[in-house]
Amino acid sequence: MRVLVLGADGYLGWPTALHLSHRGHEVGVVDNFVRRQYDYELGTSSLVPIAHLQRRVRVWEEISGLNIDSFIGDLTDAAFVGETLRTFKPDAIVHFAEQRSAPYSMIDRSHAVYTQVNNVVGTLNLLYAIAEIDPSIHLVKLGTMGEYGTPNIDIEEGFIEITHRGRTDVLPFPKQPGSFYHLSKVHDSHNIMFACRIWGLRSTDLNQGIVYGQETDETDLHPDLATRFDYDGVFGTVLNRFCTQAVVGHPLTVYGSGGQTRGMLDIRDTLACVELAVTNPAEQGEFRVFNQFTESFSIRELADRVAEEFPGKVEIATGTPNPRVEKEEHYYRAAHTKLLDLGLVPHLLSRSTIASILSVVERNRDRIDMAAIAPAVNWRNTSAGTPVSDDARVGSRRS
Ligand code: NAD
Ligand code: USQ
Repeated sequence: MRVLVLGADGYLGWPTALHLSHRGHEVGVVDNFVRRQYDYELGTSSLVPIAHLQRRVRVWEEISGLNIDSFIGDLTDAAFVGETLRTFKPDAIVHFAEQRSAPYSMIDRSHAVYTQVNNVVGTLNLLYAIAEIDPSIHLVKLGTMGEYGTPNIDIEEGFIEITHRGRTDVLPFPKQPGSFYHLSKVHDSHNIMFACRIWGLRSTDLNQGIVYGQETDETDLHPDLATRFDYDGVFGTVLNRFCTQAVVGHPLTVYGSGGQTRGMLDIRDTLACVELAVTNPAEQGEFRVFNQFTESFSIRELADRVAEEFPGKVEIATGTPNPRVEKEEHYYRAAHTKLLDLGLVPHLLSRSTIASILSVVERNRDRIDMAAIAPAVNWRNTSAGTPVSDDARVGSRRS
């Protein structure tokens, strides 16, 4: 199939593009490099050095003999989106290209506005372009398990049957997201569902849990094919952060009591799930939702697992003041059978997985900036902030 991967310079987009190419699909990649610009803004960088997209694509072609087409531009630029779709003519689009950090979206008003405009407008431009150019294109959109929040009932895969005053209907599962970032994903889901209903588009919303790990079969082939690995207090996700903290002897930053429970998955399963969604497309007019995670863990359990696996001494700082506003003890049970039904064979969190993340960190420990580890953003901050102009986010506008 012809698959266009949006956000293909990022943590998940790049290894997904390689995987799909390796599996015989014709792949095109899109990015505006704004993720690299957030690093400049925050004074952080990926723990693992990453080559420029042009170099990555060249190295892949040299190693595999497979071509990847690159399109550099911003999804909030409707003309660029239309031009790219007309040129590449995809059968499917995998959409990773959003601002994805909850803390980044909570820095201040300016970052909340940026996150929602970037994510919601980019997706709307895409929906209009698909509707106008080729409504048969299957949109595989990365959403998040955090759209649901932590309700005191079982979470279903997208929809729930409700009987109310004697009448029954199947309705979207209630959403209680925990940041302006997570809210942007809810807005996207509503917009995509609406476009499928009114224009007959077809889409799969992948409500993905927290991803861990850095190595995949394809990225391991050459250092310049490596994907990024974030450990800082804004973009680092919890297990990748805990492994980094263990290596440098920093107490593991368990926010609050650590009873927060989340769905999680190995980076290799992200690739497999996306491929399953692409090769088993939604019907024309269908909006379907898959919960994309393989296991759930509390934050305390994750800290214990890292401490068990790390050969040295690890201090677990349970009770680190929680910078977020979230339930620290709650019920959590979420359905996740649809991808398993399509054939997903998960890589469950094992001692060897944790050991392999620890070894990625060990190999790059000289690059760790201790000052970047502390949680940097407080959910209670209501300041307007200094607007970060679009021009300052180099690459966020097409020249
Ligand atoms: P990332 O920030 O590493 O990658 C996103 C990429 O999209 C970046 O390269 C960025 O430059 C690009 N981008 C952003 N806005 C763009 C725009 N307007 N135009 C063009 N390119 C743009 O993020 P990631 O961790 O790879 O996550 C990818 C997707 O998966 C996101 O949508 C995220 O919400 C979702 N997701 C990630 C995780 C996780 O644990 N990393 C978990 C669940 C869902
Ligand atoms: N946490 C800690 N200590 C830390 C870091 C995080 O206790 O040092 C806690 C947080 O308070 C939270 C949980 O761990 O309760 C998860 O935090 P996270 O930063 O690992 O993940 P999150 O902010 O939820 O966001 C990440 C990705 C996002 C994706 C989401 C999936 O950045 O793109 O959408 O995971 S989900 O969590 O299912 O919504």
